[in-house]
Amino acid sequence: MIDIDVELDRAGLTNPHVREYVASWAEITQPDRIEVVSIADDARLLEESLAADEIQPAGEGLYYSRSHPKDTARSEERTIVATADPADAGAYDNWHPSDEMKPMLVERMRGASRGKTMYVVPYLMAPPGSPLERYAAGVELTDHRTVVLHMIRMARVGVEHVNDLADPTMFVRGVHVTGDLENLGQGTPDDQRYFVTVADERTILHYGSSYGGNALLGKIAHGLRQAAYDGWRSGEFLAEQFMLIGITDRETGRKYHVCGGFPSASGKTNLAMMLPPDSLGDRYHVEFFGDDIAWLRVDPTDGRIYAINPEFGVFGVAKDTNEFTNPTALAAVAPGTGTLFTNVAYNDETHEVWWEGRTPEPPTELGGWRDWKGRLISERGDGGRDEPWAHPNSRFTVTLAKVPNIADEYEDPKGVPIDAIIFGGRTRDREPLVRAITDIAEGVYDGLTLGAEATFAAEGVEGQLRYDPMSMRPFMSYAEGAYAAHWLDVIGRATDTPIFAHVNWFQRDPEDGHYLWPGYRDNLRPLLWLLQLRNGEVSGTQTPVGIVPKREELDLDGVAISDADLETILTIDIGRWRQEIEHREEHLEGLPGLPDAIWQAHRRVAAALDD
Ligand code: SPV
Ligand code: MN
Repeated sequence: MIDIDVELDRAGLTNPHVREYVASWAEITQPDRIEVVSIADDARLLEESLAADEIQPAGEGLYYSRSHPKDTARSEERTIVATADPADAGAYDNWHPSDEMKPMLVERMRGASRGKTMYVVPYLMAPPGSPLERYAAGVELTDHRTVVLHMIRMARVGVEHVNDLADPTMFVRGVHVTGDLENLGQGTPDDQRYFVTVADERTILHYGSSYGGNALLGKIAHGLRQAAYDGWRSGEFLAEQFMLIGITDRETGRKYHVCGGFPSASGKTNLAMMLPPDSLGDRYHVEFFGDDIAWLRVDPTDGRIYAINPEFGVFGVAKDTNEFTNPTALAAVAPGTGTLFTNVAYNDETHEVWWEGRTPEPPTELGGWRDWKGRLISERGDGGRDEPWAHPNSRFTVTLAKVPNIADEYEDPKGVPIDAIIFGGRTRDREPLVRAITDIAEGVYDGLTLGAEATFAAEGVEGQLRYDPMSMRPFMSYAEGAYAAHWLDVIGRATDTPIFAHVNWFQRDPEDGHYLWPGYRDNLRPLLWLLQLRNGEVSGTQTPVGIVPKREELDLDGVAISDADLETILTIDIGRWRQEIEHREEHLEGLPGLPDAIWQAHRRVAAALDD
C-alpha cells in the first residue's frame, strides 16, 4: 500500500476533505504511485511525457500527441447526468438515477490504476477571487499524464485553489479512469464507457476515454454541466457554452461586451478571436475573453449581467484554421507558446504539424509525414489524397494568455458587464444577417429554438434544424422547463438588460450556393449595429421576428456584397418562417414544463407572422 500522506504533505495539500477524498478513491483504483500536480510541474511533466514517447516535439515549445484511434471525440450517447431526483430528467440530459450509476462506475474503476500513477489535479474554474469562486474549485484524479498536461492549460491548477476554501467540503470531486481503450466496444451495443456527472453530489465519474471533454473534467463536465446545475440550485448564475468578447470604440472611449452560443461547427472560436476589418481597425478594437464557456450573474451594485470565462485556455478545433479564417489562433499556437496539438498530421523528421484547411493543399514533400493515426502518408496507398491527414476533431490546446488579443481584464474576478447576448447557427436560408430582440422572454425563446441545419439526409430532413437550445444540448444537466425559468429569473433580475440577437453568417444563394455574406472579420459590422441599436443610435426595421438593420445603418465600407444579396440577408422570408414555427412548436412540446412566458413569446411571434 502506497503512503498517500507522504505525497500530500510533500505537495502541501492540506484540505482534510480533499485528502480524505483522494485516499478513498486510491483505495478503489489502487494506483502504484500518487502525484499531486500544479502548474509549476508543467515543464517536468512535458519532459517525462517526451521521454516516454507519449508526446512528440512539434517545434520550439510545441508538442504533439495522438489519441487512441477509437477515442477521438466526446460521446453524447454515453454522457449521463445522475441525481436522486427523477424530476431532473429532461429531453437532453440523459438522466439516470444516481444510485444505479455510482456502483457501476465504482465497479469499472476498481483496481483500474494498478501499475499506474494517480495524478491529483486541484483546480479552479474561475478567475481567483470571483464572486462565483465557491462553485469553481475541483479536484480531478486521473491516470493519464497527457490529460494532466491538458488540464494545466485549460484550468488554473495548484493546491492553493483547494487548500483554503471558505467551505472546505465545497469542491467538485472528479475521477477519470482511461480504461483499456482497445477493448471498450466504443460505438457498439456493448459500449463500456460511462461519463457521469452526479450533479446533486458534485461528483464527476468518467470512464473509458482520455480525449477532450471526456477526460478534462474541469472543462465541460464541471464548467458546464455541474456549473449549470449549481447555478440553478443556488439561483445565482447561468453556465453556458458561450464565447465572450470585448469591443472598444476608440472614438467614444466606450467598451462593450458580447457573449453568445453557437452549435458546434458554426464558427464560434473564429468569431471569438475575430479581428476588425481593415476599414474599421483604427476605430474599433476587439478583445478575446473566451471561446467556449461563460458564467453569467447579476451584479447587485449596478444591476447588470456580468460574465466570466471560467477556463484558463482554449481547446480549439484545428480543421480549417488558417491565416484567413483565424490569424489570431495561428499566432496563439506559434513556437514558444506551449501549445499541445492532438490528432493533427505530424512530420517525424521536421516536427511540423498540418491539418486540413491549414493551407489549400497538403505538403507536397511527403517524407516524414504521418496522419493522425500514425500511418506514413507515403505508405497509405492513396498518395495522401483520399483520407484526411488530420482527424476532423483534431485540436490545439493553449492557455488564454497566449492569444494575442486576450483582454486585459480576462482575470478580473468581477467579470465584465454584458451588453448583448447573441445566438447563431449555420442556416442556409430564412435567418437574416442579424435580428435584434429586446423582450427578455422572446430572447430566451430565441435561444431555446436555436439550431444547426441538418447538413445531409442522414442527420435529418433538409432545411430542418437540429435544435440545440442555447447550444447547450450536449451539456444540459436538468430539465429544460426549469432551465428556461432560471434564465428568465436571472436575466429578469437585471435592471440594465442586455439586448438579445440572432445572427447568421451562412445564408446561401439557392441557385449557385455562394455565401451571401463574406463573414469572418466583417461579422463585426452587424455586432456594431446591434450595439448602436441598444444605444438608441439606430432604429432598424421591426419585423415579426425582431428588428433587422436598415441597409444604410450598416457600415459596409469595403464589403464585397451585391445589392441583391444584401437585400436578401436583411429581409424576412415570411413563408419559410411560418414553416419554421411549426417545427418549433413540435420542438417546444418536447421540452417538459416550459414556463408560460416562453409559450406566450412563441405565440406572439407566430401571430405576428400570420398578420
Ligand atoms: C465541444 O465539443 O463543444 C468542446 C470540446 O468544447 S470538448 O471539451 O471535447 O467537449
Ligand atoms: Mn464547446
